[in-house]
Amino acid sequence: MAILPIIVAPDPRLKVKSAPIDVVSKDIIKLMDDMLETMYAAPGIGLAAPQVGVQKRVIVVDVSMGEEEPNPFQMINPEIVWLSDTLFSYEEGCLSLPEQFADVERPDKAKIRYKDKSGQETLIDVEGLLSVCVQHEIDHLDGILFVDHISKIKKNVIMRKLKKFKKSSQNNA
Ligand code: GNR
Ligand code: NI
Repeated sequence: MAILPIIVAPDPRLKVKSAPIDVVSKDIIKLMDDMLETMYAAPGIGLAAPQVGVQKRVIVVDVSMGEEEPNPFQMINPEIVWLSDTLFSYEEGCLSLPEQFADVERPDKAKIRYKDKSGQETLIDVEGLLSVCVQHEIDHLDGILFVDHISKIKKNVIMRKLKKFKKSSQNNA
């Protein structure tokens, strides 16, 4: 297993639409395991392959808290097949937008179809934080960041801060 470097916005690699996976190869399984390790190390509650420079439709998620048993999901080709009309607002962050947060409204509940590591098609119902996180990760696969869901003014403030952050981290490297 390995911890992979996470790409920080603004970066054109975060705006690409990722390609579906047709064969669940050993390389894909290794990628998913490395992504889970990278996510736990960060720490984060989700990670999408494009954040580690791989433009393929793979996400990992674990929203279990503190003392709880870990509950990792590793999803291949995740698809939203249903969204609720009711909305849920949550203060989102992103490992590719370090130290930036904003309230985002999304559908509260969803049904997600995906292929698991063994190649098995799976359908799950998600709600609350798990729903937020899975929708946030699927957005990454389509080149969308949480700042694309907020006002232009708030997005500009965050993007300006990130440009400064990237400059200073280059200078300090
Ligand atoms: O670690 C993360 N926390 C988070 C908090 C609120 C809404 C979404 C997330 S996902 C984020 C990790 C990440 O950037 N995944 O793409
Ligand atoms: Ni993110």
